[in-house]
Amino acid sequence: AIIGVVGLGYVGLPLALEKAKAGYRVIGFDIQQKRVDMVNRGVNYIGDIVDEELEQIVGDGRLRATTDYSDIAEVDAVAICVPTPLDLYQQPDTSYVEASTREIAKRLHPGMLVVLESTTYPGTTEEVVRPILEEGGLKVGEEFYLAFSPERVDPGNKVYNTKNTPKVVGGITESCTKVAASLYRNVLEGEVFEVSSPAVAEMEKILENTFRNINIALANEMTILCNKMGIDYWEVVEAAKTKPYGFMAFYPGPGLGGHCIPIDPYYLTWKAREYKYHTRLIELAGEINNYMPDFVVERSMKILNRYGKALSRSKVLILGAAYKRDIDDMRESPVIEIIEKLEKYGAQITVNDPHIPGFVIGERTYESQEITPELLKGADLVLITTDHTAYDYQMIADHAKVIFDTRNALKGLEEISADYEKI
Ligand code: SAJ
Repeated sequence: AIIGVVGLGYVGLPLALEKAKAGYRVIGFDIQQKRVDMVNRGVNYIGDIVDEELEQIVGDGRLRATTDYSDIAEVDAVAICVPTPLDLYQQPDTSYVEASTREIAKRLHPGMLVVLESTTYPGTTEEVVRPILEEGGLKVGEEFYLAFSPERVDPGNKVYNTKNTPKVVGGITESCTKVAASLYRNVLEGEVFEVSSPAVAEMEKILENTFRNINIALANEMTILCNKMGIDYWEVVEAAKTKPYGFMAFYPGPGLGGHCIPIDPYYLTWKAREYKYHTRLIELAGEINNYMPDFVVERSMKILNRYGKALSRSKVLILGAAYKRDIDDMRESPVIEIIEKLEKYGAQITVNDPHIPGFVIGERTYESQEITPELLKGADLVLITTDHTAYDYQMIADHAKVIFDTRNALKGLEEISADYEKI
């Protein structure tokens, strides 16, 4: 059988690789020629989620990439793994899903399986994808199969990966569910759970990520209150973790980054309006999480004020630009907003991120500076925004004068000579 994967990003490329490793011939489709060229050269551009077998699999001819969607005519099954971002008005943008579905619909043939993997609002598979595929007259559940199966990739996670993470599958009909589930069982190690419809599968994914979003907001709100009360919330969480059941720790931070957690709940908020329902809890969580960059800037101001300094013309060294530790991804990173705000107040920013050599915000390019004792000493404030394990935290604590730690990154250090505060 020949498998197609549309969208060769952090979801599609690992999935294409797993399907090829399971013995299928795989064709990857992407609109970006440079990604297609890199795959065909066996070059992995996704980081740790794709292992070194890519080069060999491509070399054996079991995986090839193309921008030519007409090759979809050759495939027996195709997974849609394209982005589902929010548009400028915080509304779901399913244009990539629709465009990919149209390309597939042109080549849909009897017996073909189509699975949507992109995280989206409940109803997308039924209301958006299905009608486009049915335009050609083939009957879903009999002449072709359609299902939804959410991707669960946790960038940087060394234990769980595409192959061993359990999968949920929901088809338009029972036969769609069965066909999709059997393909995943051939490819993946993790258990495959069948649910009764695409909407259940779409909704469970949103639940997973909304659960995280809301619990992170709770941690953030608690830390704001604890800061006012002079209580160390990080100690509070450790104490709560002694409860062996019914508690799950989440931690405060400088804000919510990534392409999923800050975004996915808004897919539900948008769809709920169609049912005249207002997802107040989700929106309140969003407000709290979105406030954290401001909270970080306010706390920075207060700390500098203790030294009679204003943010204006103060040298602020920012440690960590990625949205979470040990990855090189800045999508939706709260550090972007923190830098913009600090710059607006006239602070002089230098940045280090061991995984990100440089990045652009607005017109300005930031190069990651090497962390030296001089750089640390020269900063009026050292702001730890991402707790990369690559950092030498003792050295930072020894040479920095003032540290504001938004990740409790210095936990466990015996001696912190710097003036030190946590979020
Ligand atoms: N964060 C906190 N406090 C916490 C946990 C996370 O502030 O206690 C922040 C992180 O620093 C990051 C953001 O929230 O900025 C999102 O973190 P995340 O750990 O949810 O990581 P993502 O978005 O890279 O990946 C998540 C997956 N992560 C985990 O389950 C741990 C999972 O929710 C989804 O499989 C994935 O998004 C997805 O693709 O939907």
